[in-house]
Order: sequence, then structure tokens, then C-alpha cells
Amino acid sequence: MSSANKNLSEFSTAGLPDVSQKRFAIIVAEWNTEVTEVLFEGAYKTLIENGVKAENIVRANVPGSYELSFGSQVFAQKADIDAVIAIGCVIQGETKHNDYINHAVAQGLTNVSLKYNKPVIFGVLTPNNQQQALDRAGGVHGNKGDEAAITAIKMLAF
Ligand code: DLZ
Repeated sequence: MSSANKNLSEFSTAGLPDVSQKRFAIIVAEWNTEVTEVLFEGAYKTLIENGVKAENIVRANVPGSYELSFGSQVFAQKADIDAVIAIGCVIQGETKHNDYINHAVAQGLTNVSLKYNKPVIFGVLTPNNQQQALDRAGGVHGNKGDEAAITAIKMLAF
């Protein structure tokens, strides 16, 4: 079994709820697009494969991961959106910039989720380098965008 398959097998997709009438927003950060576009495609494809209608998926871009919280809030507050998937990739640099962004986004997305009582999924990679990011965006560790979509679907069972 390949690493990618092993990874998927550890992430149960059994007993997912019916999401044929659910509406999703996917918010995508424009930094590191070679990674975030693959994560988006994985999330989108996984939603479709699990019964979500294409017309029930909306996408919006934000400049960077720091803006994911605000972008997610704009959609989470809409009555016709059931769940939000926030996608980004913050690669460690020479400064602590990534730490500040990662913590702010994690807290921000949590706040939005609790404020609007809707799933807001943390589809943000926080790798030490680009290779680690690529490994998780269709590489040896699978596509974390797929997992973000499955997580959103699972949370709609609550
Ligand atoms: C400034 C910055 C840096 C250094 N690195 C990243 C990154 O790796 N990934 C990412 O999504 N965004 C990065 N940004 C941009 C910030 O998220 C944000 O867009 C700016 O600080 C403006 O608020």
C-alpha cells in the first residue's frame, strides 16, 4: 500500500451524511498557489464525488491566509451556506511571520465557526518548507484538500 493510500485509509469516510442539498463555500488564499490550487481541486472534487451539486459550491479568493478568517466569515454569515472550507498554505520563513499568521487563522476560523454555528474547516497547510507542502498537495501524503472536504461533510451530521 502506498503512503497516499495508507493516509486515506486512516481517514474514515464511512457513513457520511446526505449532502445533496447542502451548500459549501471554499475560500482560497492566493499565496503559494501551486499548493492551494491543488488543495482546492481536491476539496472540490471530493465534495462532488460525495453528492454535492456543482451549483451548490461557491469559491472566493483572498490575498493570503491571514485573510481567510474574514473571507470565511463573509460566507458563514450567509443563510444559504451550510459549511465553509478555508484553504491556505503558510510556509515557514526566516522570520516568525508564519507563526503569527497560523495562530491568527486557527483562532479566527474557530471564532467564525462558533459565532455562526457552522463548520468552518481549517484546510491550511503549515509546512516547514515547500516540499512538505507539495507532499500534502497531491504528493506522498495525499491531498489534504480531500480531507478538508470530508471533514466538512462529516461535521454536517451534527
Ligand atoms: C506575508 C505572508 C507571508 C510572509 N507568507 C505567507 C504564506 O506563506 N502564506 C500565505 O497564505 N500568506 C502569506 N503572507 C500573506 C499574509 O497571509 C497576509 O496576506 C498579509 O500579511 C496581509 O494581511
